[in-house]
Amino acid sequence: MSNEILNYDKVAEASLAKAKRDGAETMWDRKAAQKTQCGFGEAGVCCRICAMGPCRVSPVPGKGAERGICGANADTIVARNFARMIAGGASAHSDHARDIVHAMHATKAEGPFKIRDEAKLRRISAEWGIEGADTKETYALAHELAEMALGEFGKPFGTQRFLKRAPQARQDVWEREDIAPRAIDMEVTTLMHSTHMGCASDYESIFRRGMRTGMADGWGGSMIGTEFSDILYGTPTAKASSSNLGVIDKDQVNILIHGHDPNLAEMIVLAAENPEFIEMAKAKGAKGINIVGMCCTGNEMTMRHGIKIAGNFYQQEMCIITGAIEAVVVDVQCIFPALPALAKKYHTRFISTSEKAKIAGDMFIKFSEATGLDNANEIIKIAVENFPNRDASKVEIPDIKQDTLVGYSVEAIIDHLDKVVNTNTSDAMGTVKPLTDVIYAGVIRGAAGVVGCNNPKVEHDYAHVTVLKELIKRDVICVVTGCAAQAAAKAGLLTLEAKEMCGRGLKEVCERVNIPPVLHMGSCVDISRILHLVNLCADVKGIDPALLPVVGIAPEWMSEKAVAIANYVVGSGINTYLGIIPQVLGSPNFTKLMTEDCQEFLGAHFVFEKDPLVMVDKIMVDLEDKRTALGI
Ligand code: XCC
Ligand code: SF4
Repeated sequence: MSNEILNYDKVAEASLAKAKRDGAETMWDRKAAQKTQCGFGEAGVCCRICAMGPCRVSPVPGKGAERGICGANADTIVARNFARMIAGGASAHSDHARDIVHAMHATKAEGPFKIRDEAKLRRISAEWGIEGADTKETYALAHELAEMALGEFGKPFGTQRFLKRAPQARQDVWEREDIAPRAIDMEVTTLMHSTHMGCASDYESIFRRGMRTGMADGWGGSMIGTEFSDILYGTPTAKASSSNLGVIDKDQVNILIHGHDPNLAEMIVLAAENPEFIEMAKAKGAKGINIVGMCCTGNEMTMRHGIKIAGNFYQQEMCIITGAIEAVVVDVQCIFPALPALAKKYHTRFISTSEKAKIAGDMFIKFSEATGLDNANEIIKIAVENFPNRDASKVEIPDIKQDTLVGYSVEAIIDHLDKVVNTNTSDAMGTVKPLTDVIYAGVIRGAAGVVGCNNPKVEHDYAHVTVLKELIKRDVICVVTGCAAQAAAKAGLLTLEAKEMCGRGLKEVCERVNIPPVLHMGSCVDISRILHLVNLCADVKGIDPALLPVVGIAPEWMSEKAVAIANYVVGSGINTYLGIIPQVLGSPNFTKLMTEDCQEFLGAHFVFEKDPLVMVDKIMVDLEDKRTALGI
């Protein structure tokens, strides 16, 4: 369990020492048991998509088998494996979005699922061309819009409706290159078909089809997920929260919500406010009920309710190891199957709730739109009743927490910008123009979206925090989502005081607009907020977003969803820097296509760079080149 990767994080050190004392297994023990990871898999050249295989071809040309039994070479095998990761990621985000849309279809005025941002409901309805968007009865309109959204998943003709948010120049690229995504399910299905045994072998064609499926995620599933969640649960506004394991309170019933879909988490938060449960908790000897969040569920709930963030992806086991969690409640994605067994080492109950992600080992309570609040009530009751089972001798909560600001939706950012628009000028309110202006003026050199997971291949949070600190020092404003956002929160970068770590220009902007230099924009589906923001900025100048000094960065990514994201970000014209090298190096052709050649037809490319400091150097050259090309 001793691992130099963890040296960066003192919380982790203490937590893993405790795990050892408690005889609890963690990801580090399992990583050690994996010994050296498979070199063929790492290079992407292992194929097992038909039963003649598995076939593995040589990752080094000229050495060993060059083709699988069917004749597929490294280019084909790498491209297919990569494409199937995109399909997996796009389906995860999009199926999450579908559940949100179903919840919207089930809304009624008396709740618990109801419309909380009616203005946004009407805005999106108008954007999608619904007649009477401003006059129709709220719930009739919500149901109509929800049905229309369900069509985005399976409609037989046409492309995604949100694509129209991009400037015409970018839409033209999509049209020309045939990567404007059609129905979401169609893109995923077609890609699975294309990569079936004996189908596409042309690696460039597979790359392009993969790109279109990624685009169906970003401009389809993820954007629907974000916008419809806002309509249902409210558009986030800037607010204070707190982060790291220290937010777990030893005197309260602690419930950890973990996963992605806000439907479940919203009901839990609503149920926990019930005074009956608080009384019940007090009767059991607790001071109250403390809901803490993790991963993207944590982001969704902190953005809308200020719920405290217990940690990011790699801390999911550490939360349980504190010995102070009464229940872990999960829905879908990024949940270690190891958690129920770990929970059993303590008094913690592990409750899975989604039939799509039934996790074996403890309890399953099926969550549905019809019974959502009842399910949440049952879960809270289980947690409260479990409080007396806590073993005080096993409780050890690291005394580390960090205040943080969260909730910067596009609307919240515009709101902040509006406050500095000089009313004497002709500048319009309600736009991102002031942001574009400071970028063009060179006060800030550019913008970066830093997103993604943790990965035990690198020091946890180190790459996230290093990249962010170095960028703000160089006057690059940053927006964050997902587990990167939580890394930033824990490092104190999401505070007004963080302006002291910035270059002069960015510091001035932070002071004037009263924002942190790193803005928390939400969960991973909320990368669609970043897309929207960048496209609004490009729109101000009437240019293709590919020309803006803007980059996407995933320093520590691990999931298929991250692969889908990287694709749609590149497809949207934004160079994307990956700190973990994707499993493609076994095909030099495919690697070159990703890192160089696609620049020509997409106006953006991928950059692989493991060293965060070198990455920042490359990013600065990239941003300055863009500035020079724009003549700014
Ligand atoms: Fe999961 Fe979304 Fe990655 Fe974190 S950042 S580990 S995907 S929770 Ni999305
Ligand atoms: Fe082997 Fe071809 Fe089957 Fe892949 S598809 S497992 S390369 S025979």
